Formats: sequence, C-alpha cells, structure tokens
Amino acid sequence: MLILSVLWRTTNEEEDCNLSGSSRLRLHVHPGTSGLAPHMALLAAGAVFEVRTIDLFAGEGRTHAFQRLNPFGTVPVLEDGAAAIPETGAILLHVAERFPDAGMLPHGGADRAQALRWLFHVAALHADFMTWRRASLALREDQHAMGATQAWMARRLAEAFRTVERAMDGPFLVGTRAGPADFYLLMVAGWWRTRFDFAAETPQLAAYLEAMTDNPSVRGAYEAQGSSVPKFLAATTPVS
Ligand SMILES: N[C@@H](CCC(=O)N[C@@H](CS)C(=O)NCC(=O)O)C(=O)O
Repeated sequence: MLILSVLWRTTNEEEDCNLSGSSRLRLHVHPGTSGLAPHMALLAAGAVFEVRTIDLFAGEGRTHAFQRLNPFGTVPVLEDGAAAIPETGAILLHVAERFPDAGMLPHGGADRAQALRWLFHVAALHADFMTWRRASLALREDQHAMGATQAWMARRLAEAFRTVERAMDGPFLVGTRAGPADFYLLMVAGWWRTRFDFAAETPQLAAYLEAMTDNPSVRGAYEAQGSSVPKFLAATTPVS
C-alpha cells in the first residue's frame, strides 16, 4: 500500500496533547477526492495525524484489509485508535467533537442544531455529486441516457447551490468561524465549479467560497493532496 505522506505534526508540544492517550489518527484518502474536507478539519483542529493513500484505481478500496475499515470500500476513512470511521460527514463530526478547543462546532443550542443541519445538507449534496459521477461512468455506452441523467443531476445540483446561497445569512454557514460543513461545502463546490458558474449564478456564495480558500487549513489540505486550490470568482464556462 502506497503511503503518500507523512506525519502531520503540529509545531509545539502543547498541541501534541490533542492526541489523547495512545489513540492514533490515520486518514485514508485517494488524493483530491472526498478526503479533502476531513483533511482540512484535522489541520484546523491542530491534530497530529498520518495520511495514507488508497489507490482506488489499483483497486485498493476493494481489498479485504481496506474493507475491514469500510465495507463500502470508499474513502475517506479515519482511524482513531481502534475505531474506523468511514463517511465524510461522520469523520467531520468526529473531528469537531474530538477537538472541542478548536471551536469548530457550537456546544449546544440553536447554533449546534444549525451546524448539524448544514452538515447533513452538504452530505446530501455530496451524495448527489457522487451519483452524478457514477451515473456518468455507468451510462457511457448509452449517450442519450447519460445526457438526460447528467442534465437532470446538473439542474438539481445548481438549484441546491442557489438554495445554499439564499439560506446563508452570515460569513459562514453557522456563526463566525469555519466549521465542518464549511469545509465540506467547499470541497464539493470545488469539484462542481467547472460545471457551474458560481461567480455569475451565486455571487455571494462564490465570494464566501473564495474567502474560504485563504484559510491555511484549506490550502494545506489541497497542497498536501497535490490539488490546486479552487477558484470561484473567476467566470467559468461550464462544461456540459
Ligand atoms: N458516502 C461516502 C462517499 C465517499 C466516496 O464515494 N468516495 C469515493 C472517492 S470521492 C470512493 O471512494 N469511490 C470508490 C468507490 O466507490 O468504489 C462518504 O461520504 O465518504
């Protein structure tokens, strides 16, 4: 199994105390895919963690060893000591709760409810995006079915991003700092930007997403995974 990178270390010993007990954090990713958002959250938490590359193209997601971590064979998976946590949203929530001092998740009340609501909304958007991708691959032989499915999914995703823009009422999805759902939304929007002109269609959302890309944890995750940081304010000509 290919180990891409490295042990991510915080720079001072005090922060190392975030690694409670002997529990070891290891994030399994295929670079540039759904592990980006958990990677951002781990960096934002100041966590000490290891990143392990799973080569999906080589079928590593289907190996017995990996499916013991996630029977669905998808990345990301976060190992936290003896626990294996698949599902992007679950990992984000776990990281936010495990590192409460990072302040990524409100402790209670209406703000926490809103944070959870957004996390689930974005997870649904992520699932739609993955369906779009899988349908595009599965229907390659049937151009008509592929075109119709892609167009329908694209309309659905576009409407979802417009809804997010209408529903946002602050600088972040909840409160005044980036939380798990913000990292998650940025990741999914970053994949979709070649098919949706954020700057023209949802200018406020584009400005918020672009500002998120200045966050050092965001930049760190993209760079570590060899991906370029997405741009949202430049006009794009959506690929059909
Ligand atoms: N519901 C999963 C979806 C993750 C997912 O689909 N990951 C892709 C990479 S972006 C994957 O592992 N694909 C391999 C496969 O489907 O076999 C999550 O939220 O983490």
